[in-house]
Amino acid sequence: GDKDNIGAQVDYEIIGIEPGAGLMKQTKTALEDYQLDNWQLVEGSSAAMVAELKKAIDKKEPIVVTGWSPHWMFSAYDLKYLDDPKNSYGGAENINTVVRKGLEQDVPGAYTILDQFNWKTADMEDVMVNVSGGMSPAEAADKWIKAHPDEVAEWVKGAKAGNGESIQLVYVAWDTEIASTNVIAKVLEQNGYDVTMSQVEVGPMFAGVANGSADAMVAAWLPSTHLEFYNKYKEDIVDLGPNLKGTKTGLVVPEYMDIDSVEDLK
Ligand code: PBE
Repeated sequence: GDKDNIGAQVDYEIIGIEPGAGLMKQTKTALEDYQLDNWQLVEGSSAAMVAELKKAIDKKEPIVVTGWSPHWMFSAYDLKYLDDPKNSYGGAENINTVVRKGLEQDVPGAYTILDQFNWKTADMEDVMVNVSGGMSPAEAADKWIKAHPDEVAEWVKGAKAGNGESIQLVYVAWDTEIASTNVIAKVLEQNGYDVTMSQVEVGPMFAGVANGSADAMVAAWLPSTHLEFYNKYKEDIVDLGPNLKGTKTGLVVPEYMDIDSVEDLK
């Protein structure tokens, strides 16, 4: 059946994303853990991965991609995660907010807002679905903020309003982080801060907050996806804890494929 020749059907290729992503490292671990010796992890980008996925689904062809949640692709297509009995992907985790040392003293109001920022998977997906549908991230963020005044009020509660102080946010161009960074940027702006968003790679994102050239990021996937970066910089950053709980990473296939586990790729 399908299970026996799935590798041959997809040329023993797993469609990956940006080389620096934690998900790529986890997938390399998975290839070893499950002894998928003849398989290759294809480097590319998050956008290219989604394009490949769409192409395969349009033709109802098999495909194996690296995926994560929250992501709009789960509302756009019928997809499933492959079970990961060896736990190469580390299970469910959180996205943490991380700020530079000294931000609390230097810009207490912005610090408070960043500290109080937290939302749910459905919120983030709301923004992501609009962006994937063609809305600009800024517009999608604005729309979500207008529709969720109570949630936003909790984030800004007790925060000293800014007076044009500048705040540098760093992020990677993953759909999740485009959504969260645009939302928190807008909320900070609405409270008197002058926000710049810089798109960087994952290593420089952590390094920037650690060396103080950036003020904050809302994109640390922990405890597993970004553990390597976290450990490298943990002495020089301030971890404000989860802004979203219950993320997931793993190998994702269309529902119509007759496999259920990473083990079925062997
Ligand atoms: N991701 C999305 C990132 C974290 C956010 C899962 C692609 C990563 O793999 O590093």
